[in-house]
Amino acid sequence: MDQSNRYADLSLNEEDLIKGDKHVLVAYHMEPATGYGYLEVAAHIAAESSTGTNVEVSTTDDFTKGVDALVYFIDEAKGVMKVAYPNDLFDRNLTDGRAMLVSFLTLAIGNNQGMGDVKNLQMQDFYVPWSMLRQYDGPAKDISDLWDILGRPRVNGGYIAGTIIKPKLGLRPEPFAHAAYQFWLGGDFIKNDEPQGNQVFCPTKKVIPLVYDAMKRAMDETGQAKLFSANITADDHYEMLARADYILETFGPDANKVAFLVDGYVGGPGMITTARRQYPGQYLHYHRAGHGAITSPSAKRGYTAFVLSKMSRLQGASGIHVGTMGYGKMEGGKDDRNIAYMIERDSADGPYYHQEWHGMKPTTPIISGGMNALRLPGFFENLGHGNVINTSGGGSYGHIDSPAAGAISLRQSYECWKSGADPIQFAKEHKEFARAFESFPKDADKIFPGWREKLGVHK
Ligand code: CAP
Ligand code: MG
Repeated sequence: MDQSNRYADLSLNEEDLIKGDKHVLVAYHMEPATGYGYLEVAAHIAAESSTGTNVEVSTTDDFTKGVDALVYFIDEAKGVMKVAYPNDLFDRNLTDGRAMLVSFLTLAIGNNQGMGDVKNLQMQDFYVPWSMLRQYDGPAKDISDLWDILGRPRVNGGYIAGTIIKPKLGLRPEPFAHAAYQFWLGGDFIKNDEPQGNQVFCPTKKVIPLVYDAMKRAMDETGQAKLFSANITADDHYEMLARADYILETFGPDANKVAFLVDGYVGGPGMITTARRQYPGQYLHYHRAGHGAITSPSAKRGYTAFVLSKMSRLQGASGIHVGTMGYGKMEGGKDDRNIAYMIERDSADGPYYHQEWHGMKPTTPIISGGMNALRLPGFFENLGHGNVINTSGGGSYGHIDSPAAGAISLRQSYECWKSGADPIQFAKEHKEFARAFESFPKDADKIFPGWREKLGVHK
């Protein structure tokens, strides 16, 4: 049934919709199934994503039609459609009247993902009007709070050298804590790897006290504050609270040095909001493991990594993994820097919409995935700054001298880029950075051809 007479109005003007402050706008890439018209399917998507279904229903009244989602733009040749969703469609909390992200997902990426007349549908961008933006929690803590703890300026406090305890799983409490201690002798920030929690071979109540002890010893020995991002991901809300409460109690006077890690893609908005609202005093670290299922460039459904990151700021993520923009091991490219700009700036352009954040705290770009001291300079040059958290697991624990040397090499890499020095010249005066060349020779050969002769390395 062609519903475009009700669910499409191509005369609507995007600027007017933005000025009106009454609609969330969404841009999709859409391909109709064979035998269906483009506008017909776009209208059906708007219907199923708001007030309709595949047939007219007798219970519809004039008020209902007033909250219809409307297709206001299509470009069939480019496969682009845009929908205006009335703010009033979205569910509000009974407790405080504020917005919830799950409602945006249920409508804008809900049943429209499995309709028989749609071949592909993937959200590329969305615009949030101020009247809705202020209904979302946004971040409680941001990178300036971490710079403060690290004794740096709250503005442009610079690169946070981090790692992930590796191997991903399989360490018992003592070797786990020792791995943390070794990195903290040179680095700032350690995270649990995304699946590390309360495994039977590494119980939380055994490993967390040892990690805190390792942190204290490293802080005593280096005279520097250290940070730990503890995974509190769990199906059950109360299990999350139990983990978080235990960790904060264990870290006691140093609880401010604990961030909470939540696997937000697999866990969903509820888990992120549990952490955001129950522990507003902690930096909320959003790990996106699993997102590739729908954000991979090969995916044609769901939403993009850009959309995931923008949604995370609304939810209150203090930081989210944004990929390595082609410099690491995961999928991505240089233009992914726009993901970082959208979540860290107060005003930024997405692929289809400009967004003003009206002072909502920024979400830190967290850079992880196959990174090491050799890959970082190119990354910083592409992004244009180093105000990020970088977690290099292999890049630290794979350094041939020690995890501490790996950590120091990461920091040296930032100093090298920031100073504009030539990396080979810089390596001649910085041992740990130089030894990163020998630690990751394949990267060295690719990024710095001729490095062996220049650095006098002959094996
Ligand atoms: C990186 C990592 C990260 C992924 C996340 C891993 O380890 O800990 O979880 O890279 O990817 O488990 O692979 P390495 P993203 O530093 O040893 O590669 O940040 O793109 O979500
Ligand atoms: Mg990981």
